[in-house]
Amino acid sequence: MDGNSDVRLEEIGAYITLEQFIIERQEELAHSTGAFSRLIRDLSVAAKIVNWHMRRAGITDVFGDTGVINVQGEVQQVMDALAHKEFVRALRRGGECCLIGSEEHSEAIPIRTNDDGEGNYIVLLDPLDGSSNIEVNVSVGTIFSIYRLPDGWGEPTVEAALQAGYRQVGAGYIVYGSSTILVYTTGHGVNGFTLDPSVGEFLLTHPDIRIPEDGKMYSINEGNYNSFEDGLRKYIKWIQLEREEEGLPLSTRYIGSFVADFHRNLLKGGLYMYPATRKSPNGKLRLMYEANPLAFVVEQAGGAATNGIQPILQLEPEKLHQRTPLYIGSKRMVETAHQFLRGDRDLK
Ligand code: P6P
Repeated sequence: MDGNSDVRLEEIGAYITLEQFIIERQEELAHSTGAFSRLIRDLSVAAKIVNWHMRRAGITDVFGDTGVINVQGEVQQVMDALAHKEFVRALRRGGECCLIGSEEHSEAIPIRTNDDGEGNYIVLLDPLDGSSNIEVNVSVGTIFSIYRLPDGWGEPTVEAALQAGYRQVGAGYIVYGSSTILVYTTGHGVNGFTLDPSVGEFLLTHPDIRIPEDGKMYSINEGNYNSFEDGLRKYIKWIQLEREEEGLPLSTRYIGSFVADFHRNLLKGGLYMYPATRKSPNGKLRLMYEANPLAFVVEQAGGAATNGIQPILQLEPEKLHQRTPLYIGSKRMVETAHQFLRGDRDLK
């Protein structure tokens, strides 16, 4: 073996893999029978397959749309459908999941009936968020949220999935970017794993992620400025003031891909906002498979996530695809935004 590959294997050997990490942490999970560990492994298998397709986008024809209008009223991209199919296949094959809710499917998908199969986990998915960016090589991502089927529940139905975010037993995301990273939490901190394609393993590269208390970057589509509520318009004007002593102005970083904006803000500090607008009166992001999972992650990392009034994780859901306004990121930035939204603060 040449010197380089020796160093390579030494490098890889310095990291622990996602599988090793899961096994080491297994006892942290209530009811840990290994089923949850296998569920995370199943999700990581689907992530590797989607990553394989992403790395060939442009070579193989996965650009463009399928011509289908999804339940959101958006044109489904080819990669949306493909990512949905791969995650459903991996979860069905893994046998730990009893019900899937997906942005790409109007109804919840039962994976087992009550009298066959063992799966007791519900997985809610945005299989590929920001997929319209694929053709221009902007990072996109998968978001997942995990609940347990409530004890004593009969047939796994969509009603079993409509649990408030604080009841999640796991949540995370994958960013298919300059590298592919899987970040997740089970309520015991947040850890990130980078895919090493040469060995096909997710390696622990970001242990115990903590989001900075404050940040210098904000993410929002200011094209909707005129339809923002008054307090938010004031907050944005405050952010842009030239007040060096207060660390102003902040910088805008908005790439049109929530998972990528969220991941940057998680590591560097920042605030992502998608408020109610004229076009999206209830906000654009979906509560069950975008806001809730990343709210779980950000709170576990020391940040905050609200709908502008109350914590996302406390919201009682009514529908699988319901939307919510979202303010998510560094705790101090969320608090400052709230002061302006409540009218407690002005530009002075
Ligand atoms: P707009 C992608 O469609 C998405 O759901 C998020 O990933 C992204 O942050 C947002 O919508 C972009 O929406 O209205 O600013 O183009």
